[in-house]
Amino acid sequence: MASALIVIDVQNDFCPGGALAVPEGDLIVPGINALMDDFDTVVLTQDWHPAGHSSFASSHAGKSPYELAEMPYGPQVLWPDHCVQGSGGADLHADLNVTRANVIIRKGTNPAIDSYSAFFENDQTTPTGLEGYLKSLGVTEVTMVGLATDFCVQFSALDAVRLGLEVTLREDLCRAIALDGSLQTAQIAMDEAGISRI
Ligand code: VGL
Ligand code: ZN
Repeated sequence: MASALIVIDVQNDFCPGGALAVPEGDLIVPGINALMDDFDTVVLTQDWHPAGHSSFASSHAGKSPYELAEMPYGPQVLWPDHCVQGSGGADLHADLNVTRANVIIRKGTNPAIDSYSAFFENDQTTPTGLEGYLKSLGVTEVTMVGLATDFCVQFSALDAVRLGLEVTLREDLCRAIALDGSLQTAQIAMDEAGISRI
């Protein structure tokens, strides 16, 4: 039974000083690097938006960051411009051990659809290819870490369960954005889905 470590969006823009900074986002890096030694397969994800992406508040006249917008696929939180393809903010944290990565999945590249999950875009149907990658390796168990607990980590974990994977969340190696109780809501949803939070 093969297992994989999935490291979500440990990028400069999600760390202190970044455009969408997650408090203490940088503090999880040494622990993630150490945990890589326990896995044969390490997957990194990278939020990777084109300039002018539809998840940016700046793309919606009269809207401010953290307001909601109605998208064809449902309500979407609008964010400050972040993780623009090729920018320093989109780079993985300089201390993250990228040499141990078997694959780096980039997501959020479609200008019209955001992608929190490492598996599917926010329309919940367009795949990133990660499911096929893991299944072709016989992976049945995944451990998730990274940023942010209440957005990309949560959506990735819930999709992984839906795809039949056994999911463990290392909460000590995650940090949250925490908008209006979003972390508590995420924890409840993950508990109900059968995700082990440790
Ligand atoms: C994320 C908001 C927007 C995340 C990505 O990585 O959790 N959050 N884009
Ligand atoms: Zn994003």
